[in-house]
Amino acid sequence: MTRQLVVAAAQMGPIALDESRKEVVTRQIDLLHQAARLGAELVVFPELALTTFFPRWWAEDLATTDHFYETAMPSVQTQPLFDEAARLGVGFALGYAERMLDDQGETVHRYNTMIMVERDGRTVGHYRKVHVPGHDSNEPDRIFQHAERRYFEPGPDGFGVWRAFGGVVGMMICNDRRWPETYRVMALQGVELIVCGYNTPIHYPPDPDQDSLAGFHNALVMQAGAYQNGTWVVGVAKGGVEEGVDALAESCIIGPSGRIAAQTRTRGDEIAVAVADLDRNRNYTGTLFDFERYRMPEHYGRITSQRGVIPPPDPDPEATS
Ligand code: CDT
Repeated sequence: MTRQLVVAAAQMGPIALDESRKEVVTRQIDLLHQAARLGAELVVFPELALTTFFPRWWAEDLATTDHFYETAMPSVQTQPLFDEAARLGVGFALGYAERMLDDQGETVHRYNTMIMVERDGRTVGHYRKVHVPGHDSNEPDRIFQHAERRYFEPGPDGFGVWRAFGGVVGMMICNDRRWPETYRVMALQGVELIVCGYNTPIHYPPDPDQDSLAGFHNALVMQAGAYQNGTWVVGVAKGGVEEGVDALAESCIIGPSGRIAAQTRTRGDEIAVAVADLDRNRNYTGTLFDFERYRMPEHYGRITSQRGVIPPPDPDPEATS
């Protein structure tokens, strides 16, 4: 029996600051219908797919940004998306800003979160972004902020995987895709398909030389992650010019060979669809990347025992003179 899953990248174009949740959810339901007509069983939406990418603005008082976050999922405004997906028998993954409340209604945590929902409407799991990029203080000299580290704590649960959609699936969010550890920790749990939503400004203020490489780096990290771990990867953008900031589109579905199976052509709302044959992963995980046979964890201790770089000591100038 083959395990073929039809998966769709539901790329979104810009979401304006004044666009309501209702308008956004209407766009998402339209994408869901397009994907369903193409036979999709799992539809993947971007990171922070319900609002504009608000970390581009500095807020002195975080409470003034509470309206960007969801305190329940589904919420009243997103319920129609959940209902329509269940009616169509299509599963989905959706990124959103999550604000956790205590019993008194006080905010206790803010996370950059993705929820995955099965075809029957059952929630598979939540993933909270681990690698939170950017800065946590105001940097007014930038033409736009990337203050994710002010708006979100790193997710506390790490990289879990779930049995769903006939296989083992995982989630990652945007900057997570640039770190090989993200994929490997999931691959060590048998992941077969990883979904990822992203918002990637093309201009990178700390090093504008990287701007022309934004698309190359996006494909490079996800294709390498797929190949080196023998997994499918579905990378989905919120692209186009949003509130004056140009964001990368180039959503793609990548097979365990590392090759792109499908990709979007525009920078707006668009579906790209591919048949992910989960049994094809064994061609890689059972051969060149047979972890049990070939990995050498006894030499990987630094990966978890240290965070930054520790170069070898400088040679003693006295000794070499
Ligand atoms: N959303 C997100 O994680 N974006 C980052 C932008 C670069 S870091 C300022 C990314 O890795 O694409």
